Amino acid sequence: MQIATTITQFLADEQSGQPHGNPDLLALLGQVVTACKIISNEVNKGALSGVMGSLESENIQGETQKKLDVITNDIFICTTERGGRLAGMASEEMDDVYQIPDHYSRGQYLLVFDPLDGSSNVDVNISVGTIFSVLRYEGSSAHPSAADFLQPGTQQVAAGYALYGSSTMLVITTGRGVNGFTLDTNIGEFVLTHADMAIPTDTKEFAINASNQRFWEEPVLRYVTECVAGKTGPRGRDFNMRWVASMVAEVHRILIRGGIFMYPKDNKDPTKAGKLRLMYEANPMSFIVEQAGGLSSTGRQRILDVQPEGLHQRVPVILGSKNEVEVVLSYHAGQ
Ligand code: AHM
Ligand code: MG
Repeated sequence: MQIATTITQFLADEQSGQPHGNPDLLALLGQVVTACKIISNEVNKGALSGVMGSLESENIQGETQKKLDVITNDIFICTTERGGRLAGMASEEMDDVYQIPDHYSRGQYLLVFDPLDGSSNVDVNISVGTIFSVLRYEGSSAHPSAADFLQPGTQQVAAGYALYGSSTMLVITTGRGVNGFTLDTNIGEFVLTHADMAIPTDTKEFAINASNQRFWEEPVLRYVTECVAGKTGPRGRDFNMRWVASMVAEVHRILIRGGIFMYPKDNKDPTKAGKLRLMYEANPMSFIVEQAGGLSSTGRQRILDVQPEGLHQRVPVILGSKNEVEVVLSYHAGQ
């Protein structure tokens, strides 16, 4: 009889196969998986739950919060804070570090997350996702500070995302490749459906918010102009374009069939280095993309090498199929 491999079993096998297999990491990831299941359930209720729409509040980045941004943030906290494996948490939706309440035991990991990425899509029933990243806590204080979280992406011990799409999927890496699991709602488990995910090296599909074109820098403008020129242009082939406005959905598409995704540096708001957040979005996604054989860069630096300077820091992001990202990087280098 063929029994499906659940994510719990898969991660347990993965950890036990390692010389330093880590039961604490395994337990923490189990709690994260549970949080994603609960969020999936909430998101799937849609308008029936009565929590569509925005709040009066803004997050620290001045963005209007959706009701579900706040609800899913609470779900993530409540599901993981009592598990005894965390020293602290940081989220796109919270101004400061979240301290584990004193009545719970603490652990050696830091959890960083965007509970509902692409939440502008919630009201129109388009895919959204959760992004998470796990770092080691190296400090000794019972109350980690923001500085404890400011580790480059190369230090991540695990990262992943849940995609709440036509099915719910969870894609994860602990630095040993990338594996994808689909939520089987009949048994309430994520089941291995996409083993050893690998991003095709070449692509004819790009994703960028073209309404920002007038703000782009020259290398990105050149790249997109050449793609749009198609067969008769310098690239000699036709390209296709996609923009979901949910990074999780874009990265997932790229993992499945290749592509390049760009939220580049632009001069729309000179105080911001890009739109996407290094800690909550760019680092975890870059870890996954690199583990699947793709590349991820700011245009001028490997994202995983960026030394974070603030919890809510933004970075330009150019990621996806290796050969196509290299074209964009060569245009930056030639500037
Ligand atoms: P969010 O975390 O507030 O949802 O913002 C991040 C999202 C990404 O998922 C997506 O790539 C981007 O913002 C879309 O931006 P735009 O509104 O410019 O299309
Ligand atoms: Mg986000």
